Amino acid sequence: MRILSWRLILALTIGLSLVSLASSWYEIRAQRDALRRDLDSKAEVVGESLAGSAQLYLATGDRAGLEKSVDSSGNSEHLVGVGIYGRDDSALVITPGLNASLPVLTQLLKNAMQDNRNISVFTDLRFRRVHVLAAPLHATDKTVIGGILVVHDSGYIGSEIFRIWGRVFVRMAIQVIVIVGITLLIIRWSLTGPIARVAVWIRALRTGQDAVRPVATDLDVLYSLAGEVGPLAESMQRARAAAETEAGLRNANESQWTAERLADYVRNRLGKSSLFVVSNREPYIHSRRDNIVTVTVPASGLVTAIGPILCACNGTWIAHGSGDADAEMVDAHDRLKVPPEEPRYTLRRVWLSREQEEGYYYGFANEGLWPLCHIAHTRPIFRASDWEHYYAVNRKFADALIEEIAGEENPVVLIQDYHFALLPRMLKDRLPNARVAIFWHIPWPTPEAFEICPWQRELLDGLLGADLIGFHVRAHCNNFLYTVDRILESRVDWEHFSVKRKDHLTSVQPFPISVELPCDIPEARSNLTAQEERSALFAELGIEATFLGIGVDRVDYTKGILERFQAVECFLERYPSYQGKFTFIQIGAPSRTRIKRYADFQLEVEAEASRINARFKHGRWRPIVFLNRQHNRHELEHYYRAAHVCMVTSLHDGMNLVAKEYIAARQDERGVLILSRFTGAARELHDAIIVNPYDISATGESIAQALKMDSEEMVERMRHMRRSVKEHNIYWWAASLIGALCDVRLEQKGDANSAAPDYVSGVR
Ligand code: ADQ
Repeated sequence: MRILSWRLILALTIGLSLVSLASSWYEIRAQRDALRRDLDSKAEVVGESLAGSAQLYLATGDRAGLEKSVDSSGNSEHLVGVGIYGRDDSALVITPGLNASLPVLTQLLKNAMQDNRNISVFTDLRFRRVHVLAAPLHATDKTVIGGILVVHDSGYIGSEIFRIWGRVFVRMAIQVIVIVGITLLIIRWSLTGPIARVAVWIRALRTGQDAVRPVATDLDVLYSLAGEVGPLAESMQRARAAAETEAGLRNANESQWTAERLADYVRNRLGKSSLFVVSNREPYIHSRRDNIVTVTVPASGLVTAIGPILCACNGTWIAHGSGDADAEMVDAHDRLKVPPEEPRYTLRRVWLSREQEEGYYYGFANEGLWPLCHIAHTRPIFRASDWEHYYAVNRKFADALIEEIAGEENPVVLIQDYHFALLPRMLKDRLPNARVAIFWHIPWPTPEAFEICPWQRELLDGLLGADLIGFHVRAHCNNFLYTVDRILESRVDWEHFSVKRKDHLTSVQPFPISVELPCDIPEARSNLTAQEERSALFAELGIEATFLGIGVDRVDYTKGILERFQAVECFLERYPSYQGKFTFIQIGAPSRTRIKRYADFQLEVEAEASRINARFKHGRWRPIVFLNRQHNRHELEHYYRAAHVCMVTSLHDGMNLVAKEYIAARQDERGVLILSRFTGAARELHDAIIVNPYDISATGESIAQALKMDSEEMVERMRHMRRSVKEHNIYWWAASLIGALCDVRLEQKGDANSAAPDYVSGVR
């Protein structure tokens, strides 16, 4: 950097000096010419004023008058002398300062008289710079009768020019110093400073220390470079962590699923087939804020699990383009390559109108199917117009899929969730060679409950177009098979868990979804103890407490948030010694608030928290803190690590990932999970305290049990649960699902190309 600074100083000094000298040179030359012209005209004036009396003298011989005029001209500034000469060059009157016999002067005078014109020159006269004006004198008939010499000292012009140059050099020096100084400061602020900060950051990343990325203002011009370094360092860290995990697993003789192992497995299983994933929610959302397009990754286990698979096999993910800047980022075919920092697979966006989104997503899927499948005592709403939108959107996604799949011989298609119940049939009818699976992320109700849906047959028939249907737990598979058995004409095989309908076989299997265990990476370990994390959180929220309970949910009526608050109230009532000590923090992301039931529920949750707080709060202690916003993963982990107890009290839940995220975050093997028996997770996590969330008093009692649990028991329970989540993590889930789909044997169907049933015309 020093060499750069010196080079810069030298280049700036030379450059600025040359520019300054060139412009000053022109300026000064103009000034010198002006001074010379000035002197020239001054000499002309003196010459002309003397010429009259000299001509008179030559005509009349009035010498006294001539001498007087010559004497009076001697007052002129810088005048060296004046001489009046006869026709024969003889000096008639000469002022004392002028040596009349100087050859230069006599020659000039001769030339002037001979040529009958004024001659004006600057010359050296005895080491003195002078200006000489030689002019002829005329008789009345215009004949030349003599001459006149006017000599001025022009040395002052040189001195003036010298003074001006002096000022120019001083100005130039100041300019160079100021500009070089400012440039060096800018370099320091915008280049050397940021480079030093980036170097410290990169070194910390490289050596695996706690590295905080410098803020944008600290990085200045290097900001965009840092944007590239971040992902590079992250992928380096991931590769290192994966290698360490692999080595650790080899040493421990364990076979844990990792992103790398999953990618490799799926590549082998798929062979030449391409993978297509369909979901309502897209993995990358582009939004415009303050005229800048930003990309966000929605917090979802799906992106964590499916992302690496698609990266590994260069697949395609088809999803609803919901971001307000999404359309700006796609090509002419509505495609873009993602992940943005290292594009590896294609995201195909499907556009929905406002009405379609209202009808298909908010209406049929979330006001109809969601409450239909969850036993939470909210009545499903089925509108014929919503069904039409649901059908049309499924058709739209089918068209997009067919477009993407064009030319593929044996595509593999993985459809996500209850938004696309009709899609498997629509697809399979047009592409019998495709292997199609749909994973249903929410529970499947009993046949009696499902039967209230006016389009029950169409939904079942749509789903049975798939080769494989996945649920979280066996009980949901059973409910589905009972429902099919009761409603549709088909053959259910209870031994192999499959359904045969119209010569098409659909396998129905459980695949319990899970989470990553990111905290297994040594770099991801927190330096703080749970106690320190808690103190930091309480301080941040401005409350005083000792014990911490947490809940993390979308604010949804199926999650049992009200019952949870009431259990906290019941616990504080029964164990007053915990008043002032136990605080329950509910992190609740607003969800589907365009639906009235959700907007109302949001208000109910706020009111219930306020009611309980008003009853117990004192000083800086609160029994319940309701943080009603989306938190990022890092923030959530902070809460997970700090909490004595995590409460998952869903009234009904397909799986519930929060329960598993809490376990994944507890590397210290501490903390207690209170888990509703109505979650899919309760079927795996037997070491949680299992509760019936409708039993408020028993759930309140479970908080006391959790807080009083002895350390040994707590560690043992957590250790068991961590082992289970580690073994059956999100990568295991994805591998099982794709493995099962690749195992599907495609039958040769006689009637495979029969037309799709027209559900819309069958609206009831
Ligand atoms: P959800 O009903 O959304 O999922 P859940 O499984 O608990 O329920 O997943 C919620 C996710 O959102 C978790 O990853 C959680 O961390 C995150 N989250 C919740 N509140 C948040 C907040 N305030 N800020 C940030 N993140 C928040 C559906 C089914 C579930 C099933 C999943 C996956 O209803 O039963 O487990 O799909 O299949």
